[in-house]
Amino acid sequence: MDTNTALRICPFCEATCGLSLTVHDGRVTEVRGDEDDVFSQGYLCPKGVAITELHDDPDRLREPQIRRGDTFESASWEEAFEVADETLSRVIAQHGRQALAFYGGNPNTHNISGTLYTPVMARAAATQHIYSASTLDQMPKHVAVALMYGDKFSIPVPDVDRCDYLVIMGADPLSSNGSLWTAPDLPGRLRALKARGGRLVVIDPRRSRTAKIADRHLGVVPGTDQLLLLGVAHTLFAENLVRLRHLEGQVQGIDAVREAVAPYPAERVAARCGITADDIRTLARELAGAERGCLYGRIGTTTQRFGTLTSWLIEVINVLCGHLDHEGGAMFPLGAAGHRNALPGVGRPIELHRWRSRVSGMGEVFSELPSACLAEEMDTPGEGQIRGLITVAGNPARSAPGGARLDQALANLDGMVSVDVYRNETTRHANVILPPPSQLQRPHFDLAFNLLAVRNTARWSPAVLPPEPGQPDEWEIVLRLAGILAGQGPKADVMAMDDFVALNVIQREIAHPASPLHGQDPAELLAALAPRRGPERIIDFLLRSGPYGDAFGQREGISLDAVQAAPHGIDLGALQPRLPGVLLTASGAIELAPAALIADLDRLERWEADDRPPLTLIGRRHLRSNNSWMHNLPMLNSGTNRCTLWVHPDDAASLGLRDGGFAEITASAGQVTAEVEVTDAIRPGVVSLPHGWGHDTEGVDMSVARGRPGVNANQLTDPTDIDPLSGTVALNAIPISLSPVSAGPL
Ligand SMILES: Nc1nc2c(c(=O)[nH]1)N[C@H]1C(S)=C(S)[C@@H](COP(=O)(O)OP(=O)(O)OC[C@H]3O[C@@H](n4cnc5c(=O)[nH]c(N)nc54)[C@H](O)[C@@H]3O)O[C@H]1N2
Ligand SMILES: Nc1nc2c(c(=O)[nH]1)N[C@H]1C(S)=C(S)[C@@H](COP(=O)(O)OP(=O)(O)OC[C@H]3O[C@@H](n4cnc5c(=O)[nH]c(N)nc54)[C@H](O)[C@@H]3O)O[C@H]1N2
Ligand code: SF4
Ligand SMILES: [Mo]
Repeated sequence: MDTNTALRICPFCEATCGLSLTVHDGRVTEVRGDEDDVFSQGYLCPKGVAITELHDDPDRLREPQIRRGDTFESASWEEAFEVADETLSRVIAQHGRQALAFYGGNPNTHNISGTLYTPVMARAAATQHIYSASTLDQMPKHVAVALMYGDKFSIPVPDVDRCDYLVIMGADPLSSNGSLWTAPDLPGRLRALKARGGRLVVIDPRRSRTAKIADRHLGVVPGTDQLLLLGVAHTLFAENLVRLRHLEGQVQGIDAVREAVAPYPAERVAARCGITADDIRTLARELAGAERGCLYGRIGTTTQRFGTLTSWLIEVINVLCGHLDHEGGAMFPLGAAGHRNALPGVGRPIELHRWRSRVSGMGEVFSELPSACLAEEMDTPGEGQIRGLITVAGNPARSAPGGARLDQALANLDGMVSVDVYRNETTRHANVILPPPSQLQRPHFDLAFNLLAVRNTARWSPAVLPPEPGQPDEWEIVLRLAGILAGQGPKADVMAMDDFVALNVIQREIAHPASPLHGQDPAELLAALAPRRGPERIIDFLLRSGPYGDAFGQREGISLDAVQAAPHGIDLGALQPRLPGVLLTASGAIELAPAALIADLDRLERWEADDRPPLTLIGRRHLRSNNSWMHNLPMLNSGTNRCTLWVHPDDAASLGLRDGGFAEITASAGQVTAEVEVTDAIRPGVVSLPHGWGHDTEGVDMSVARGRPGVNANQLTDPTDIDPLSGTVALNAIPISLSPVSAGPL
């Protein structure tokens, strides 16, 4: 019997915990937290443990699947790439490249292929129809920080371990484990904050798990956070609480902000937000008075019709209180690899809406179009109509608004290719599904989340188990697709393309005048990275040229060799102040009052005059769930129904709803019937339904999920209801009506 221990960073959420796996005869038999991990120190949650169930899941695809009519058949990789070539080439030949669309889902950010190679493939498609989960998620944050600090990845994170006054708005890290805020064991870190005398305030229409441990919970009306924050900013000016501290001299636009917030005293916004003027002012005073304070906002503040305004105001308030770039405040991480703001310089001016979507004229954002317009771009005839789609690690049929219309539009496509581990609500429409190896069968490095982490670290996980015979890695699959899209056919030379990708990365680095490698010979650098290939080679280059790197022997520093020699990771220290070097704005200063945001206040004023809907819908997350795709694991999907509609007892009484009964939920976009859970943990006038459910669809090959299907919350979200600046859809604060029904959806 052969038993050993293997280490693997968990890829399922942004917390990036180190797992310690017992491998017995080629099977993982036990999962624990790696106590020696330099970052997570033994923490893990139930999803991490489920990494084995995912690997062993009989429904997880291990071979390519080709659709023949309504059924799928396993196929060889060669055959599968031929079908992919035939499918994509046919769409391009018949309708042109602008008829092809790409959608990239959330797990791309959680693996090195998705971060380094999927974008290469998307570019090879040479279409303007590029979509991703970002416009269902964090795009408002990218837009706000890019306008203010010059780069979309210059996202400050709460320095939670040194903070003594933390305000969490529209996030529930005790359920989600944190987002745009990488910190393993946030529950423990928040409890430690309180134990050292710090205070935690949660602003959420629900008494979330995080709200339960907070010192104060403000149950805001959904979709009104921007007003609440305007009231806070107004108080800061009105009561002379603005104190820039170390930021003095580094901020432009304070007067413009003062003027912009002047019409919003706490009294004006209080009723609409459902928070008293006194509470708003207290919040402002406490934030301003805190030595180490921070305001943080997440999905409840971004997936909103004023998502970018809200994200901007969060940054503004942190600046006005002197909390930005301050120990214990909102600090800029410095990732070990690939952090674009690591080198000083002047970024490109941020241009939004360089082109517009064909049907509704929604604006482009960072080369993407809003996922909200996917359905209409597919089902509206005319020049540029989407006829073919490539999805990588995405389930837009459940994660994007549009519900039944989007499902139908996917069914009507001329051709579709998916890179995915399951045949689910989206990939069931594909002509061919190309499955990557399981998480245990490939190496891992957190390129994206190191840019958002509360401590700078570098950790590498080798593959725990060997791939299936003949199984290409995910980066090889997407490069094969890139070859097809570039017209090289299904047998393009992947290794030559990989050289090309690596050379591109090298060339971008050496072109930067501040790079330690500036002016060096790219071919020599490429040769110096041999014999590594694929993501490993690029990560070695990014580490060595990065802020802690050895610059190929020019200085003391790290390389991938060094990181691999430290199986529990290398700790690169606590966050350090990074201003002014971190700024890539044209002025070299913090741009506190970007014109696009000041202009958006007009839209807010118009909206404020509208009637307030009597009943609105919000989402929520559960610790044992992960968007739409881990519901097939018995370890996570068991016990009571989790896809319930939370209703306040007062609303239940007035609407005739009872706990365990069913309610029909009607919104402008559609209708679903869900089980009612009566609870006083939600504001009256607000109901909550989680997203990512609705697995009882024909053609979905996920037997456990199908048995406990839930309903699709995105039947109710309205694709026309977006934050125009960021193209992000309002997934919260959806006006709805409710009525009791006698039977459930089954
Ligand atoms: N109503 C409502 N809608 C929401 C949200 C909400 O709060 N409310 N949240 C939004 C947010 S924040 C997000 S991020 C999106 C997520 O939107 P998506 O990314 O579109 O959806 P996921 O459910 O994460 O689906 C991930 C897909 O990737 C596949 N997959 C998993 N691992 C891998 C892998 O390693 N490689 C490949 N190739 N495939 C893999 C899974 O099988 C699944 O098909 O949903 C959004 N939708
Ligand atoms: N267990 C688990 N972890 C996850 C995920 C998962 O599905 N399950 N998904 C991952 C992904 S893709 C992401 S993006 C992150 C998200 O991470 P978080 O942002 O922490 O997500 P949630 O737990 O949904 O918390 C959002 C909170 O916003 C509240 N809210 C809704 N509308 C409003 C509003 O208008 N104003 C305010 N102030 N609050 C509002 C909701 O009640 C909810 O408590 O989580 C990640 N981690
Ligand atoms: S908290 Fe996130 S990273 Fe940690 S074990 Fe759970 S899912 Fe994995
Ligand atoms: Mo997300």
